[in-house]
Amino acid sequence: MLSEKIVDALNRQIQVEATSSQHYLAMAIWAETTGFNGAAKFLYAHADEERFHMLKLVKFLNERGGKAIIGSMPEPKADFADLRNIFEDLLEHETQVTSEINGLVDLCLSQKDYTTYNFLQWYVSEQIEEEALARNIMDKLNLIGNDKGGMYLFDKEMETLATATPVK
Ligand code: OFO
Repeated sequence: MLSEKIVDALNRQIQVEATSSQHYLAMAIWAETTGFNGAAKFLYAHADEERFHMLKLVKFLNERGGKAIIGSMPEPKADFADLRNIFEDLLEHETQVTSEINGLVDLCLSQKDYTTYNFLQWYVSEQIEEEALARNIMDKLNLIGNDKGGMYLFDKEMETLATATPVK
C-alpha cells in the first residue's frame, strides 16, 4: 500500500509526463509546419513516449491501491525561433524531469518504500538515455550552425532516428 505522500508525488509525476508529451507534440507541429518533416517525426514519437511514461505511472499507482489523477495542463509553447531553440528547450526540459525523478527516488528512500523505489529505476535509466540523446542532438546542431545543407541532412537523420527508436 502506498503512503499518501507517495501517491501525491506519483500524481505530480503523471502531470510532469503528460505535460512533457503535450510540450513535444507542440514542437512536432511547429517542425511539421515549418518543413522539418524528419524532426517532426522524431518529436511526434517523443510525445508518444512521454504519454507511455505517464501511462506506466498511472497503471502502477492504480495497481498499488492508489488512484491516478489527471489534472489540467499548462498550454504548451507553440512558436519557436528555429530547430535549435526546440532542442535546447527539450534538453532543458529533460534535465528538469531528471531532477523530478531524483526527488521522487529520494522520497521513496526516506519513506522506506522500496517497491516504488524499484519501479522508478526504469525512469532513472530512461532519463540517462534521453539526456544523452538530447545532448548529442544539440552537439550536431552546434556543429551545423547556419549551414542549410547541414540542416537538410540533419532533418533526414532525425527521420531515421525516429524510425529506428522504439517507443518506450
Ligand atoms: Fe522524457 O522523460 Fe519521461 O520520464
